[in-house]
Amino acid sequence: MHSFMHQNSWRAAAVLSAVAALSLSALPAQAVTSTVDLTTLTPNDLASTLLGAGVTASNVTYTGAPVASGTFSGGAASVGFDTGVILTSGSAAGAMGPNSLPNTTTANGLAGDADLTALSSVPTRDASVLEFDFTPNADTVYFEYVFGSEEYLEFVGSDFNDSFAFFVNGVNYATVDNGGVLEPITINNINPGSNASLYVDNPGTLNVEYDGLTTVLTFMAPVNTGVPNHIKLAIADGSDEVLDSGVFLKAGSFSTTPPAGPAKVTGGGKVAQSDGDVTLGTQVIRDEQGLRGNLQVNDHRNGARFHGHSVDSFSVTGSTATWTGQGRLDGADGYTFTATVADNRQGNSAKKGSADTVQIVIRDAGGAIVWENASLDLWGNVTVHQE
Ligand SMILES: [Ca+2]
Ligand SMILES: [Ca+2]
Ligand SMILES: [Ca+2]
Ligand SMILES: [Ca+2]
Repeated sequence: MHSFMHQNSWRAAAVLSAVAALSLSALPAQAVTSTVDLTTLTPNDLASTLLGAGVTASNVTYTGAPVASGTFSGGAASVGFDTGVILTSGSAAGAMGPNSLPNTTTANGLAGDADLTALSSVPTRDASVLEFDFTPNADTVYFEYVFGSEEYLEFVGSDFNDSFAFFVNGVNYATVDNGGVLEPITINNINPGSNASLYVDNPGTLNVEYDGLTTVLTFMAPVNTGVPNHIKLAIADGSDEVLDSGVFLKAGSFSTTPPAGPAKVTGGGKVAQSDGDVTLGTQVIRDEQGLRGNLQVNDHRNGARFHGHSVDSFSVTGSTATWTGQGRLDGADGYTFTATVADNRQGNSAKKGSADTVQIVIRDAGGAIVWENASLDLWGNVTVHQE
């Protein structure tokens, strides 16, 4: 009882300080996560953002506050994918980074959701619910998502157990394996003490407001091929209506095609140009923690140096990989790059076959090409690996 009272007084103070901070919210637009909510968009816009190959949708409805849900962009380095749909128990805009408060709150004064109340075992408030019918061309659907919350870490293990669920034909398939039992994904089921490998803490390191997030999770559900099925995507606050939670759904990922598995590119060497050498090295990784990597290019003809420090997209087809990202040219920010490598030799020791090739194109903020290599053959080795 003592601890419950303590938490309630803490939460009351939290809400007051959150309101006070909102009046100071004329911060520069430095967040990488921008949002457009349902005061501008329609529920159909959200469904069409989510849809990928093999699925069509109809009868789209939304129940909840228009400010609570919408689309987002710029999430690659924080959420783990760049664009998609966001549903929250507060406001979509409140998810934008940086992480400036421990307790960002939008109290919408709305009801909860009976299905979420049943799953989370606490009363729910401020529910946001997107529902639609969809017709798949195969018997399984997938999408990728990330859950984040301001309830982290202060209210892990409490009744303020914000929750979400994705019901397909009435069954929630957004679950986590807790000792052989499938349970809904909540604050209390994914945190540093429970399914810790799926939890990412945000002590200000990620450019998103939520204090903690899950890794990129894959949703998978059995469906009836070729006929309408129903999906209900729902999120709500637990017990009271403060401290926002949100769920990010990757654009185009609602599909009958499973998401790409782990992949990696490593290696480097020398690319001889007609008038001098370029050396380069790279590592690109896609795994359960998302996309990351780096790219170093040294142009020995003129001393130019490029450091690619982020990975925004990455695709692998056979032994060829292409990725894009952002970086610094001679120490100056604001550049993007596209890199394509072909891993023609299987390992450094195999001298037969054609050389590996590397093509790197660097663009300035206006999109103009400022650097690219003309000769592609690599004196060295790159390895492209996909599971
Ligand atoms: Ca709320
Ligand atoms: Ca926060
Ligand atoms: Ca917090
Ligand atoms: Ca909450």
